[in-house]
Amino acid sequence: MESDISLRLPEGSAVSSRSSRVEARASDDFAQAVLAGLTRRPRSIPCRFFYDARGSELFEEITRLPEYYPTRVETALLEAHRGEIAALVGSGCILVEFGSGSSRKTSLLLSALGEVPAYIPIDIAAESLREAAEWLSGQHDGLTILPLIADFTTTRALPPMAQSKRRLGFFSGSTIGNLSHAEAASFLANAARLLGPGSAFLLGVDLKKPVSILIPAYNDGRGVTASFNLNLLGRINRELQGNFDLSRFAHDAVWNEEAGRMEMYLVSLTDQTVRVAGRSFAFTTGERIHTENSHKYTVEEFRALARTSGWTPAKAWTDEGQLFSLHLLRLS
Ligand code: AVI
Repeated sequence: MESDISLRLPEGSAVSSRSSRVEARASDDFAQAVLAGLTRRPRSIPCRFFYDARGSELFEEITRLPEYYPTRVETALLEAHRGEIAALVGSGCILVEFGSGSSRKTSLLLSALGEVPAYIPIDIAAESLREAAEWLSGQHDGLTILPLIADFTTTRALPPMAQSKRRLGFFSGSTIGNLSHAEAASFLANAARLLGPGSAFLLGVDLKKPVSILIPAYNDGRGVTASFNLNLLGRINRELQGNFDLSRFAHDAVWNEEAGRMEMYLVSLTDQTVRVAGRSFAFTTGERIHTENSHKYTVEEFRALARTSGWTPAKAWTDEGQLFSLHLLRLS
């Protein structure tokens, strides 16, 4: 954890002053992950590196695509059930968000919850944290926001003022699907330690569904998801002195039935050699770089995973089309 930061955000805030140290570490992490990922077979680069400034813009665009149902359906579920969620959670909870997420969803939840002593968003990306916190403080007058620059999968402690209150965790967008089952279980167990006994946890989880819906969601007609995937190579060019020719790679998205997940790849369209950070990497035609897994769960599969991490499933909501689920978990 980078330590807690109290907010009245703008210029020169603790968020921006701390961010350069965090950014330097992040850039080392990116270089190491890319060089290791291009060396191993099969080649892979972790999906957390999608989200530079351009990647975050492209992801925002994805969330507005007709084919990409998760954001739309999750928001509708929150709108439809926020009263019931608030009643089940009770008032006076501190809201802890894992990832700075979509401010619109957070805002919906905050309005429904009523009295929230503090909102604590946790994210490694200082700039996203700052933007989201600024927007939310404009929407929710007087809300105390305590952003935490940290890796939310491993955060060990909350700011002292959060310790005396009950806590509600929020992890939206099915980002949990981007973790392996083992990583998801360990994230949930860590969140249980962080939020503590008596807490609740609200998560958005994408459901298993026909491939005819999943494939277009990850390979849309306008090619926005393709640009999002290819931007990873653009980011390597910009930040790691790479010379990837983006027109010589193609985006691919496939459903892996056995693993229950969508997988994204960048496929080499020719035999080619690419240089990154002074090293050469040879690709044969058709050779792939695995860039993302997006696991899908039935309601029961996710409940079982939550139980193994110490949580008790309280309620789950799904839409009529059975596209997406919201889970409320409790910790006794
Ligand atoms: C952020 N995450 C939950 C998205 C997903 O659906 O796995 C990322 C994404 N990848 C392609 N489209 C969206």
